[in-house]
Amino acid sequence: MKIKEIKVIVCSPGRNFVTVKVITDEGVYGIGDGTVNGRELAVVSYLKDHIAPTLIGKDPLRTEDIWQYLYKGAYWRRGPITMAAIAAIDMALWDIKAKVANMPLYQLLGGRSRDKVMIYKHVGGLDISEVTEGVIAMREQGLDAIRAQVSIPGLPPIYGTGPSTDQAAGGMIKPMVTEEVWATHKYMPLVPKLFEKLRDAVGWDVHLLHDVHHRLTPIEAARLGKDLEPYRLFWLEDAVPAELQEGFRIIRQHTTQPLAVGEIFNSVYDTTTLIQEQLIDYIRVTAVHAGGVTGIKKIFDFASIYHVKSACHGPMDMSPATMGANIHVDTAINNFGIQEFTGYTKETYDVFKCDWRYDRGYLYPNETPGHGTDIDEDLAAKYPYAAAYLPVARLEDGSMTSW
Ligand code: CS2
Ligand code: MG
Repeated sequence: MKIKEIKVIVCSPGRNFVTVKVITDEGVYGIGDGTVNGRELAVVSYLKDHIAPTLIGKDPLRTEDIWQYLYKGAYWRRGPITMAAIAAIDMALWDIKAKVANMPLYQLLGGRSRDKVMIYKHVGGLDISEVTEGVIAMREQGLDAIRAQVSIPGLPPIYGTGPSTDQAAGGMIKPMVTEEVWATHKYMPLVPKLFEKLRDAVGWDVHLLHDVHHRLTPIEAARLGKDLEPYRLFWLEDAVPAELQEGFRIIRQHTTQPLAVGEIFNSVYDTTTLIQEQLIDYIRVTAVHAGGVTGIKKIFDFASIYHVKSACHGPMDMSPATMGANIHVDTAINNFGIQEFTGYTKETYDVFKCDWRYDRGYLYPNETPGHGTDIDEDLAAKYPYAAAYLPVARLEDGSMTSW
């Protein structure tokens, strides 16, 4: 079997997606996701202009060798664009391999380790009472894990709060960069009040999560972690930007608050100090950003040695192809933690046919061969790419900070 053609499909059913379709000379094909939110066309060019031509004629079943060929062969290794392009090809090749084996993908990754994949969804609001109502409603929909975020009084909504970040409505991404405002000193006292109220409202047998979105210093994160200990959060996510992995040592010294990080990581080297020193409890790498099925499986297996669990990133800015790949890895590995899942717009579900399914707080892999996601190319063509940007954030004095 040989790779005969590689298509790169860009579409925008509610938001932009980059999809690779690898077609073999025997007619079997696989798809993969290469979406990097706000930088999509960089991946398109990397795929179309640079790596697709080098793969024609290769054996699609040689997933490890092709991954190494693209990783080592880039010379300029790693980075979000390179690793998303490798991820897209890798997901498509694993899709092909599973179809050739006539098995759902999880069977090729060790078989089933669990019957269902626990997910968490987002609740955001402009004030604590609105968030509380949303969490109660989510609980009634059967969710066992819910992420809660609240706006900061006196500041316009910023990531993770209210409609401004509802990607389904296109709220988060805009045709040009928008600027939002952040103030740590207004945020810090608010979050413990939110979770005190939520615990009163929904009790203790539901997992509550919170995403700081890279906005604190280590000592601020240590203070927030301590302040939240009474409310027993499942995790505090992205408390600190993690380029300086050892910064998490400061947080760890001060609090037993479980920590999650890694959605923006793209290789195992972004994680080695964090995992080996057990500075975190959940690693958030996801198929599209960290080198595909091959990439995240390597990272989760490494993490399993150090008591660190998986927690694949999974909002709607990665396509259902990534979600399909994630679900199969989630189903097979032993050290699964949780899967983020916000669902998708109707248009997205129309374009991407998904055999995997969601039901009341849990995802279930397909039993059909492959990772369970396909793309309707004709329908995709009806949703052309439209440039879209994530916001940036500034402090109240105007200086740049993490959005
Ligand atoms: C967020 C993401 O879901 C999360 O944990 O951090 O929604 C993030 O803001 C987006 O993926 C950025 O494109
Ligand atoms: Mg996050």
